[in-house]
Amino acid sequence: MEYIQTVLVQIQATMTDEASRPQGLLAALDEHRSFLEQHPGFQDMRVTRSINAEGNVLLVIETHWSDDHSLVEYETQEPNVMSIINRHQEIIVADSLQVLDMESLGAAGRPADAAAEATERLALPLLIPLGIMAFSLLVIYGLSRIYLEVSNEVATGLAAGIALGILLVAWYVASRPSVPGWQIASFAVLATALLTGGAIFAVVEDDEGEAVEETPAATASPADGETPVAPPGDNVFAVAMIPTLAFDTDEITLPADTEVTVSADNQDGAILHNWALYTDDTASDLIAKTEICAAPCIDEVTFTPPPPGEYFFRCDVHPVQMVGTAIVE
Ligand SMILES: [Cu+2]
Repeated sequence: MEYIQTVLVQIQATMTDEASRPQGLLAALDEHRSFLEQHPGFQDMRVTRSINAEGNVLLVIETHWSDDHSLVEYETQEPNVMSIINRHQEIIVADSLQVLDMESLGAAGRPADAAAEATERLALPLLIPLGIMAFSLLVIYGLSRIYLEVSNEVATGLAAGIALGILLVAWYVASRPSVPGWQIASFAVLATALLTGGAIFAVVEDDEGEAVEETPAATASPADGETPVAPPGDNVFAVAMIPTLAFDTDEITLPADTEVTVSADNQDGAILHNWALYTDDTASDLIAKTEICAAPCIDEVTFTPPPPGEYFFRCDVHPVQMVGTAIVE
């Protein structure tokens, strides 16, 4: 059970500045708080004032006590809130002082408080970082799926648009002293919806794309932007590794005496492959090879083919299943 002394008093409209000055009533009350902290049974002190711009100001001073005995003892000894107010009589509205001794409604008020406090102390510190993490993952996954699905030009435009959007929202939020919660929530919901929708669309598109691309042409599929891929030209030759454990062609023709680039596009699930050119099928003399990497990945190798003739290529990881002939002419 908690006992509360509630003191209500009015300060004259013309005296509010006087109350706030360094030696004034409010400063005295503030000082009184540190005195009370030494007092047995004392729990808390709250000073509130009415927010009217004009007229007398109502001041409410609450002191909270753990038992009625402490409260009574406090009221009968000086200094206490009443004695402090009496010392500042000149700024008080005559007969405005009221003192109420009250007790809190323990059973009715407490449990709800305790539950709310538990939410605030336990749930929020967990939920906020988890929420931020989930949102970050959604941003990373959603955006990467979307960027991979659209063409390079569209991806650039989209990225610029998103960056501009983030700037605009940040500018909007920063330029206002306070932004209502529902507006922030709307931004978050909108961003989440767009990202989720975009990612689902990209995944669905991608699956359809893969289903159609049973016999992929020499076009490089949009994979990791990390590997620099040579622009298609006269001296760039493409091979692809396709499901399952196969090259898309068993023959490749290269020009002699000209530097060429062979771009190996691994589209075979998540399987490791490379493209390696040897003088013959004993694979003892290597001419050129791409790095082994797990699909989806593209790696390329630039070299000058040997003199005209028939040579042997294979995947070094699957030298039995994945072989072919390179014709240099
Ligand atoms: Cu292989």
